[in-house]
Amino acid sequence: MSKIVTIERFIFEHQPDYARGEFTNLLYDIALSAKIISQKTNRAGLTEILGQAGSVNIQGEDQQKLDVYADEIIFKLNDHTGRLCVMASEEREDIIGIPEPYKKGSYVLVYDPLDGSSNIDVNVSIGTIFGIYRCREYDKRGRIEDILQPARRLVGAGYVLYGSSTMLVYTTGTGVHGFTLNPELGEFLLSHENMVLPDPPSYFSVNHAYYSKWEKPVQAYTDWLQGPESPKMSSRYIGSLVADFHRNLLRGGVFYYPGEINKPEGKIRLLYEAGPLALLIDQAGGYASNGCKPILDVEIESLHQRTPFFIGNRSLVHQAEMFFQQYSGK
Ligand code: P6P
Repeated sequence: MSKIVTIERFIFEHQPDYARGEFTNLLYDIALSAKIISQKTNRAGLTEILGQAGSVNIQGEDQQKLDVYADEIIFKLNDHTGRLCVMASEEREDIIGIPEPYKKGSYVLVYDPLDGSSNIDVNVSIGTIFGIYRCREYDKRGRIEDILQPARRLVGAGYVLYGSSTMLVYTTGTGVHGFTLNPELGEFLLSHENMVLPDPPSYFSVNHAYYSKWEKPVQAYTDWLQGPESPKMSSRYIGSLVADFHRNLLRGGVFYYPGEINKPEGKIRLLYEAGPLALLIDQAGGYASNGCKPILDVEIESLHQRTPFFIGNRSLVHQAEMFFQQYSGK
């Protein structure tokens, strides 16, 4: 019988020595949040949790009840543990301080509690994305400066995919590892150790409906992907970032959500979507860019800052950068 490795055992056995305490337990807390959210997500069609919460989030998007629930779960499982100095969520306008009675810790958690939530009501896979930084100044309680750090400073990143099965995929800088939830046991079990981006790639993933709104380099790149000079690939687009990313991580490919002529910043958020995924793909042998520079090095100037986003096999993302260079100044 093959070895059964729970996420708790794997985290403990693979953490650098400095991380035996707070950091290791922080990852446990995230795994617990994922189990609870998964339990609700898998029953969304059966309970009152479906549909909109009647509120609107900072993005001006209708908040789905499950969005709000997932955000609350992650907050409540982390606000009192003494492991964090500050948090930030896609669902909340400002940084989330650690309430006074609780001890502050030395890590920062940024998260998108339920990305792709517009897909909830049509039963399409959705996901949680998270990133972990160290606080910049330990002796000060969490401030915006602790949050606005480039993704290259992340010490951990990952996502949870609530699909046909619930998977948690994370990195702490020593490879990318995937765990599948066994709902009977309530345990995440190691299922994908050391995930490496396959090459040649199988898919390119973009919403073609926006082709006419794209700048010339993006149109040229999209034409190239479908032409004879690029690797032979299929087009797949789920419209749920974590699901599209996960498929490409397993099969190889490129996902991109570019800017538009009238909306050059694009849609994907830098802090809690593009940044953590950029660390993951880097650790899996791929690359993420905004079209001109590595996502890992893009300065984060505001919590909900958006960025054009190209992520996947290094050769495919570099090709996108080459089209931007070719058209620059034209
Ligand atoms: P579009 C979900 O709202 C999301 O932020 C990502 O999960 C997804 O990749 C993207 O938007 C889909 O956007 O404009 O193609 O529907």
